[in-house]
Amino acid sequence: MIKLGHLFVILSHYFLLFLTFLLGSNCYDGGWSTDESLLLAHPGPCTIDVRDESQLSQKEFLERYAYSKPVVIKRAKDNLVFQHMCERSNLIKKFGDKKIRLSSANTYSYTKKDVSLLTYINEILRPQTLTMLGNETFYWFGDNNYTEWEELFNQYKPPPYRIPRMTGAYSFGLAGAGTGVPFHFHGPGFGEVIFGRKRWFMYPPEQTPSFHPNRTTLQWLYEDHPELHPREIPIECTINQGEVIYFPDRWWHGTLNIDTSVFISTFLAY
Ligand SMILES: O=C(O)CCC(=O)C(=O)O
Repeated sequence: MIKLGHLFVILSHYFLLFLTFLLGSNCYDGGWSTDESLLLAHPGPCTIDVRDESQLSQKEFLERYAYSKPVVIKRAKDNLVFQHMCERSNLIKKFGDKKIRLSSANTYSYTKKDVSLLTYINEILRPQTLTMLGNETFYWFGDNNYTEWEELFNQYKPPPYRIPRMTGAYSFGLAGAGTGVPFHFHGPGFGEVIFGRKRWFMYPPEQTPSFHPNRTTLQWLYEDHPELHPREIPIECTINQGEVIYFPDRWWHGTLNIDTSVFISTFLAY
């Protein structure tokens, strides 16, 4: 027999699907909206290939992108349950008391701070100002204990692309409008936006960008980007919710959250 609680979850899921269908998933902010007047970052041009998940096969992903260049993938809407769990009220209700580890938002993320998720949401998560430095900004991204966050991660459906012999590990994040991670690189992976929008800037491994590791991506965008020689301008794209970007091995990338954003990366490693 179906319990009343289960029936409620099923009905609210279908209601959510219906709402998303009516509004289009981009209108639905999950309670994470930011006052427009506080938004200092805006979307830019998209100079990265954009493909639809239904039109990009595993074979083409491997041949064209996996080892050579980034791609933005518009996903099928199959993370609605995960997205529902990431709504502000649901994250607070389920995980508000959990301790999370924040990292300073500078290139090498040296400083860590442990707080409860509720403290982060109520007291630390806020729109970035232009004067705040990256090493003074605390950002929740990664350092997730898999056992503690299993209930959430179990609902996430990662992008359906594989690189032979590599497996994926998740890093979950929540960050304020205008925050971001300055340029850095590591192995390949995917970054998906669940709520909000995120602007990604990228350079190939052989083109080291010029940046100060403690200055924020926002400061770089306002002060350095306009001065770049056309040859130094990175490729970029703004990822909307339900979209994912693939970054190949050792590609430099810097991120900038346009809105308060909820996001998850899948890092691939041997
Ligand atoms: O999503 C972000 O802001 C940071 C993501 C990132 O830098 C990464 O996945 O390596």
